[in-house]
Parts: sequence; structure tokens; C-alpha cells
Amino acid sequence: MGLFKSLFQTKKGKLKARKYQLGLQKTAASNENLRALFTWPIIDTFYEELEEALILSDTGLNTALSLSEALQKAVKKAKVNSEETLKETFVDLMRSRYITPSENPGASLEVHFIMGVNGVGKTTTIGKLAHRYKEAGHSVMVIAGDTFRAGATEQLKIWAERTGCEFYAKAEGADPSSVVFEGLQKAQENGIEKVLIDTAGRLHNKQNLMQELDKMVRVVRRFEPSAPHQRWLVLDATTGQNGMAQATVFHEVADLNGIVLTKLDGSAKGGIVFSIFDAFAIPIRYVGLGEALEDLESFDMDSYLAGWLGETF
Ligand SMILES: Nc1nc2c(ncn2[C@@H]2O[C@H](COP(=O)(O)OP(=O)(O)OP(=O)(O)O)[C@@H](O)[C@H]2O)c(=O)[nH]1
Ligand SMILES: [Mg+2]
Repeated sequence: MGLFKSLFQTKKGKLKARKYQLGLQKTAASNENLRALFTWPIIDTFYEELEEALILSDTGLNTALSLSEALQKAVKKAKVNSEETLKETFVDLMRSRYITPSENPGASLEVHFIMGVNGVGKTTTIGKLAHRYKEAGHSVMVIAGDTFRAGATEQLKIWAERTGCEFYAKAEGADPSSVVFEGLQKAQENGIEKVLIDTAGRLHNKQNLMQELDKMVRVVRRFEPSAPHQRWLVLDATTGQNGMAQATVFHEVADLNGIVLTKLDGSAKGGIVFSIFDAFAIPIRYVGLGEALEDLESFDMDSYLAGWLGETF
């Protein structure tokens, strides 16, 4: 853990880093080939094998090639003369390349619009976020914008009850945009600080889904021109590079300003984090590291790198 020592210096940092480590255990194990490449002197095929290992870790081709090229340059520039300095150069490169900008300061009524294809973890993420915001002392309302799937409203209501936040919904099949508009009015009347809008992951077809999202975003803007402040896409990390295609489509409709990467505790390879940064420059805001209420952590690249590369790097 030499390279990530600084993470463990404060109690809070240590706790966070440990959560990442635990959650990313499987991911780190699947990166064994990548880790094993870092020896000194480097083998002749080091960069080719690095590219392969990165692709296997789900970074996609472009990110793998560009990281490998950047490392070659950095190794030439830095005085690399040992396994330790080689690893250090790689971690420094990753740190400086993937910097997460801080979240824009929220409005007094901050609207979060949570999107994603079906089953990625939108509703669960909303429950976890509501919990975090409540714990931080905010008043929170969740709005059931998924009126399409049977049981979706009930599922969100359960999260609302568990977290003790306000809940707004209409009957199944109601127009989601009207639910959102009325929910926002209610939130304003009640002086709510954070509103989390759940949306459908599946409608009759994909075009339908996008049209509906577009309409909802416009309705939110009509309510408050600066909203929705947070337009976040939820991606299931285990689907790997498929997530890139999803990000492209949702970005077009909603001008995303954040990503929540869920199920990182599963068999995800984890390289998608880097390809998202490279391709879209959309910051990852939170990561899901389990199914429980507490298993959502704000994204921290250093903790992530430490978890991704594993304890022995
Ligand atoms: N292991 C793990 N499971 C998760 C995580 N986030 C969500 N899940 C699980 O993923 C499944 C789907 O979660 P939902 O929150 O219902 O997903 P959704 O995107 O709202 O699904 P639809 O409403 O059907 O579109 C549930 O079984 C969750 O417990 C995570 O970070 N880790
Ligand atoms: Mg849902």
C-alpha cells in the first residue's frame, strides 16, 4: 500500500479507502495480470501486454492505447529505475489524468434527475442518496417518475419510508411529467432542499423512453430554469463497455453532468471509469459498492485506484 499511504492517514480517509477496498476485491483480483506486468526491468512486450491487460479490464481500446502511450512518455521523462518507481509513475499518471471536479454548489431547492436503462440501480441509488442527504441534515423528497413499470412506485415508497424522507407519487400509468411538476410544487411549498426524481428504465421502446425523458427535463426547466441541477446517469459497472453506448444516448437528451457507477462490488472489471473520463469528461459522482443503504460512496480517484490496483500494488 506504499503508493496510497496518504489515504490512510486520517480516520475518515481510512474508512473510505477500506470501503473501496472491500467493494473492489473481485475487481482487484481480476486485475492480477495487469499488476504482474509491473516488474523491473520491464519486459520487451511490456507496453503491448499493458494495452491488452487494460482492455481486459474494460477501459476500451482508445483509453488503453492512450494510457500506454502516455506511460511510455512518462517513463522516459521520469528517472524510472526500479519496480517501485515504475509503479509510482503509472499511479501519478492516472492521478493527474483523471481528476474529479467537485460538485457544483446546489441551489436552495436542488433537483436531481436520475436516469438509466432498466435494472442498473436507479431506485436503489436514490434510496442511498436520500439516506446520505438526510444524514447530512437536509430535507429530502423523492418523486416517483417511473409510472410505467408495475411496482416501481411502491419500491420507491419503501425507500422513502426507510430513509424517512418525503415521497410524491401518482397512480401507475400517470403522465410522468405531471408527476414531476406537481411533486416539485409540493417540494417548494414544504421547503424541501433536495429532490430526487426516479425515472423509468424501460418504456414501450427506446425512442419512447428518450422522448419522455426529454419532456420531463423540459417540465423541470419550466418549473425552475436552473434545474435539473444534477443530471445523473446510473451505469451498471458489470456491463462494461456497454455503458459507453448508454452514456452517449442519455448525454444527447439530458446533457449529463454526473455518473453513478453501481455494482462495483460485483464482477466489474472497473476500467470503464477511465474510458468514461476520456470519452465524455463527465465526472463520476458516486459509486455503488453493495446493496445496503450505506453502500454508496462519493467518488474518490485515489481510493478507487488503490482498490482497483489492489493492496499489493
Ligand atoms: N451488488 C450491488 N447491487 C446493486 C447496487 N445497486 C443496485 N443494486 C441491485 O440492482 C438491482 C436493481 O436495482 P434497482 O434500483 O431496482 O434498479 P433500477 O434501475 O431502478 O431498475 P428499473 O426501475 O427496473 O429500471 C437490485 O437488486 C439492487 O439491489 C450495487 O451498488 N451493488
Ligand atoms: Mg427503478
